[in-house]
Amino acid sequence: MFDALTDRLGKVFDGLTGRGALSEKDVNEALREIRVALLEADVALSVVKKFIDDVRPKAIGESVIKSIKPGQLVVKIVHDTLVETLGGDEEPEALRIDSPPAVIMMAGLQGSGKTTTTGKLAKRLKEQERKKVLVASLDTRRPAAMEQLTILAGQAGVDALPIVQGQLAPDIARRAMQAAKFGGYDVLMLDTAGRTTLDDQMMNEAAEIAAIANPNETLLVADALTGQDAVETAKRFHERLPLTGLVLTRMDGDGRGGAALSMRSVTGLPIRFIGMGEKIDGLDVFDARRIAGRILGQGDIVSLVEKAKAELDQNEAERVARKMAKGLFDLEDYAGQLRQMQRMGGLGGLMELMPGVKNAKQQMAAAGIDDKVMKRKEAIIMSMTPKERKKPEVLQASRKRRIAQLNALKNLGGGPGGPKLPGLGGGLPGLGGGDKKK
Ligand SMILES: Nc1nc2c(ncn2[C@@H]2O[C@H](COP(=O)(O)OP(=O)(O)O)[C@@H](O)[C@H]2O)c(=O)[nH]1
Ligand SMILES: [Mg+2]
Repeated sequence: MFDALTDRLGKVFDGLTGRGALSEKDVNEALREIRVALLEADVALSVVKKFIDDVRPKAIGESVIKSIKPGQLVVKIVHDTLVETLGGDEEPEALRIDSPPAVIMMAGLQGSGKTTTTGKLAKRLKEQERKKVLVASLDTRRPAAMEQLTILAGQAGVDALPIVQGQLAPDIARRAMQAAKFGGYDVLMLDTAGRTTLDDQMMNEAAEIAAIANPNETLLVADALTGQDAVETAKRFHERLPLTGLVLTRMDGDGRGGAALSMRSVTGLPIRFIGMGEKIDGLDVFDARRIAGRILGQGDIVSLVEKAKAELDQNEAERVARKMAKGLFDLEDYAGQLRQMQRMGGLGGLMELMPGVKNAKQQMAAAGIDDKVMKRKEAIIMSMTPKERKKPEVLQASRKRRIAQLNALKNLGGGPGGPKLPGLGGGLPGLGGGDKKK
């Protein structure tokens, strides 16, 4: 998977490395080639468009770090955008299966890998999460399907619901729920029937089962080798079923990778697992960073740039810390810190880097603290002369008033209702509301 795409992107980057500063023309040219590469990999058009639109401003606006070649920066930007497109950098969320018996429903077209994945996931839940798992086949259409699941359950070391010939899928679902409840199971996995193409009858049956079982997780299993068809299928299923996530199978095959890259963006659903082979152990937790790494094959450059950036930030932080210790931290440094925060994605971006701060973020939004506050503070500082920035006490009262007017200083200094940034103080150092330094 991804080989052709990896090759093509590699050629684009080869064309960029080694040159001096990147011009807008260089970037646009590279983006044109990346666009073609993505389209050839069968990535959905809407996703390609968004991808290019995301990369362009970052690549053109990027300030160049001395130790890094511009082409290498573009690799890093493309890498980060790939990670975003695939679902982001965060730890994959755990399945919501805490309230026993939790129900996981598997849906998808026939042959997509539902039954195989049911067995793989059952094994994983048993071995890695110590869950007591019951699997049940609701596939009444294919005679061998139920036996197939029973065999897989044996391999996984979990129980399978006994087969009752002639029972209809909704009734099997009810029986499975009873068995899971009274058998003290943590998780019940429902493997459903599929058709080779989408049809109303199949959708109705799946929706009926979902209504009966009220699943905690409804996973759509899609074959990554079918490219855009897989994406279209996922969209259609999502319209009818309360899907909570995706499993992409046959990621071990040599498809062009378009489905993997488009899925998340088109459906908005997280990819939870990828199927890597026919064996019962061939299931990996989906990791956007790892897949992005596989697509780009430029891991060395990505970590090089990350290191260089971290070092730059580290040096700057140490410099500022030394100045602070000596009591020499001036407005110039303060503006630099504000800029750095904005580079890191602003307050919102910084907050996102910290786990468990969604609430704090909402509270800050409610209190009207946002990046505008930082931008405004920076603008105020930049409207002073360098000398004033170094020594704010030289500011004359009249000049202070002018800066205040120019920049609506009323928002600073922690006046009534004015926002206060934790750790940054309400106002600017040396610029306290009064004219005490006259
Ligand atoms: N190479 C590969 N084959 C897979 C994978 N997942 C399933 N298969 C194979 O795909 C075929 C259909 O799978 P099955 O689970 O019966 O599909 P279902 O009709 O959706 O239940 C079987 O031969 C599986 O061994 C995978 O991740 N990689
Ligand atoms: Mg099946």
